[in-house]
Amino acid sequence: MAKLTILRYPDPRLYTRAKPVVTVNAHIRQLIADMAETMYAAPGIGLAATQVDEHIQLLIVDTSETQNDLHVLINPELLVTEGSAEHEEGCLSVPGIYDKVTRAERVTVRALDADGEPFELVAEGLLAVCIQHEMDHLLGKVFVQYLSPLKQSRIKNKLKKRVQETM
Ligand code: K2U
Ligand code: ZN
Repeated sequence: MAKLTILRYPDPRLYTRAKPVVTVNAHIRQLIADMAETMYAAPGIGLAATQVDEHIQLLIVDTSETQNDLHVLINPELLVTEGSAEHEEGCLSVPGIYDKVTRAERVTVRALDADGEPFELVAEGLLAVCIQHEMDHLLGKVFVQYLSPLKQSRIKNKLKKRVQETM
């Protein structure tokens, strides 16, 4: 297993649209294991392959308290979205920034699991938020893009200043 480097906003690679996974093989399963190690160590409750510079349609989420309920979604499709709810979001690619985003309250998602088998999942609450957040990553979208242009500009400047301070 290996901890992977997480791309930091506004890295342009975060805006890449992920391609479908054609074959769920040992290489994909190794990437899933490395992503899980990276996510749990961050710590985070979700991670998209885009964030580790792998531009394929793969995301993982685990919203359990005990970090032992990993969901792997390959080539995820939103089948049903219901309701609307606002939630405070963060992102491992935008460290230290949290803000409210409105998303569907409940989603039904179809995807392939780590064995390449299709399944459907009905999610609500934090799991629904996280799945939608990660699916945005696969579309090349970061949650700060839902915020006002002024907020986005301030976040970019804050993060650029933080990088300069570490040099
Ligand atoms: O995409 C990521 O970087 C994973 C996010 C998942 C997340 C998105 C939206 C709302 C909650 C979680 C990271 O886990 S951010 C860290 C975090 C963890 C729990 C709650 C809020 C933020
Ligand atoms: Zn994120």
